[in-house]
Amino acid sequence: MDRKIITIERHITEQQRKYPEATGMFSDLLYDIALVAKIIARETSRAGLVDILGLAGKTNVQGEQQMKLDVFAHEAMVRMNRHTTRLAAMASEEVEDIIPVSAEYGIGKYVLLFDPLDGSSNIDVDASVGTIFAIYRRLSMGGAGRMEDCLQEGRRLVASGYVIYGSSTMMVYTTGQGVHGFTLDLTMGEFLLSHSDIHIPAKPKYYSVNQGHEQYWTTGMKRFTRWLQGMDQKVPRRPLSSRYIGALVADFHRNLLQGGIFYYPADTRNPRGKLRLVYEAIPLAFVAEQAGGYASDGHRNILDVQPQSLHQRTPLFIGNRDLVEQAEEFISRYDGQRQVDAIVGK
Ligand code: FBP
Repeated sequence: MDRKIITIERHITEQQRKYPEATGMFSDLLYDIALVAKIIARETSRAGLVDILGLAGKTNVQGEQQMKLDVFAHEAMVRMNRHTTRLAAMASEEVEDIIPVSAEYGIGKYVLLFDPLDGSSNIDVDASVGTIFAIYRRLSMGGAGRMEDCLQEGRRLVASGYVIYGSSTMMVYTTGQGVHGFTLDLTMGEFLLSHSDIHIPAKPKYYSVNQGHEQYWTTGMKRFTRWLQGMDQKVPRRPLSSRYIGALVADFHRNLLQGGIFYYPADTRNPRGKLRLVYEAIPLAFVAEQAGGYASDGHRNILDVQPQSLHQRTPLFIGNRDLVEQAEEFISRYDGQRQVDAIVGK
């Protein structure tokens, strides 16, 4: 009974108090994202009822068929944030170029990068999907934001997080002051603090990978997976259980709360991996690191990678630090410099 009821708005305001120089602009931006999450949650929860399922009949910058809910989520994020005077620019998985904020709306000092609906292939089968976001301070001086503002190393993040639309809707974020989770109370329409100061459990339970792609994997990846399964004679370990939902946010969220590793390695079909660096890997890497975990591209910390382009792909290993470091170890031991060069794009 003595558990405090803390809304996300109050939590954001309390965090802001730690920065006497804060203007409130950043707090308001975080709160805007929580509002968009509620709007998207309403649509995902009734996706099977209204004509929001299925294809939108358009393709996005990745050449992928867009789902109606992708478009809805993207537009909700843009329409909510375009006119608030907090942003200089936005970038989305669904659009080729950056989305500049024009002067008529008033230009702010932050940039917002997002994957509006991660795991969209899960929509039609009512499995979990998510939204991923990253916030930086702009680098360019004045006027509408520019590409350079959106291509910053993860080390420069001001905040990042995600929303998972599953059995319940949860928003998880960090501003570098720990990782906090808020569950949406549909009766009140409020995100309430349900998971304060999340830390990834030291004893991992799960490994999450699409093992259907094994034939395209390097030797290092095949041996690393055997090791996770406790089948490596040379380096025995307790086998982990396999879980794969096929939505990065959902697989990451489970492993964040229960311990484990998610990985989408580079392979002979995708030598640079499948997932996107700027609005998928980097935002989750910041959350993982703040929760005591680690994220790597198989060779280096994802937060130290300088993005070269908005929709750049990267291999991703994320979760318990010791497991991710083992993946780096297997890649350097079995795949050698050629694979490392492939990862770093040499
Ligand atoms: P988008 O749905 O945002 O394009 O994300 C890509 C994604 O769906 C991830 O969420 C997921 O981890 C991965 O692709 C699944 O890929 P695959 O179907 O090859 O296992």
